[in-house]
Amino acid sequence: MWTLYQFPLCPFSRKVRLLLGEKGVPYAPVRESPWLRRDEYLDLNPAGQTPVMVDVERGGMPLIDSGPICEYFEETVDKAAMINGTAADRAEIRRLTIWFDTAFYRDVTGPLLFERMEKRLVHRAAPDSGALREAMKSAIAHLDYIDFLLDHRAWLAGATMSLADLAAAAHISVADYLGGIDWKGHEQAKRWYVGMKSRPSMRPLLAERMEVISPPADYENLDL
Ligand SMILES: N[C@@H](CCC(=O)N[C@@H](CS)C(=O)NCC(=O)O)C(=O)O
Repeated sequence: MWTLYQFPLCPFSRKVRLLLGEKGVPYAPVRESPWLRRDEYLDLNPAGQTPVMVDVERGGMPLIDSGPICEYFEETVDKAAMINGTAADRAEIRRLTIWFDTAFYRDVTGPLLFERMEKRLVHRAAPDSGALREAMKSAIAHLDYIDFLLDHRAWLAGATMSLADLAAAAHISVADYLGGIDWKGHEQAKRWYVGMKSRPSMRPLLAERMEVISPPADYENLDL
């Protein structure tokens, strides 16, 4: 059985968990707080980041970084292909997955996690309200882009659900938990997210809580 090193608000671990859920791959989540920089964890992943996956029955060589982890399961589990279609379709899926993991993380999820989680748990400091405002403003621009994509497509990267939808839902769910998402004026994006929220792969993630930090009241609700 696979072990997944992660913490509840890690968007990269959430993307992996959504993929594993869609594909029906069993795994045991193990809590890792990367900010503690544990020696044993650094031995496993020199970058010290989550997620990492290990299966001792398969020799124990760790899978490191959400991108390679998702590619590994996409290549080894046929069920629910998430990087599918023509070469051009697959390029678009990968582009948007990288978009959410880099641009959305840089502008929205990363700053919210730093201000609302890391400052509280690690630095015992108050969040910077200017940085929070900036992250929420960026979230609006990203939701505009999601609306634009959905004007042309059924799912974010094309006609079928893909890894790009899982990456986007992973990041948005973390930003939403941290109070950074305002759906006003984003009907398309909201409808898409409610659809993602109702998937069985998403329900266990939404039920989890991070210590000390509570999500807004409608975080798990299907009618936003
Ligand atoms: N490219 C990596 C990024 C992983 C990442 O940034 N994880 C964060 C937690 S959400 C982390 O471990 N941060 C601690 C650090 O960078 O030292 C991936 O996709 O897995």
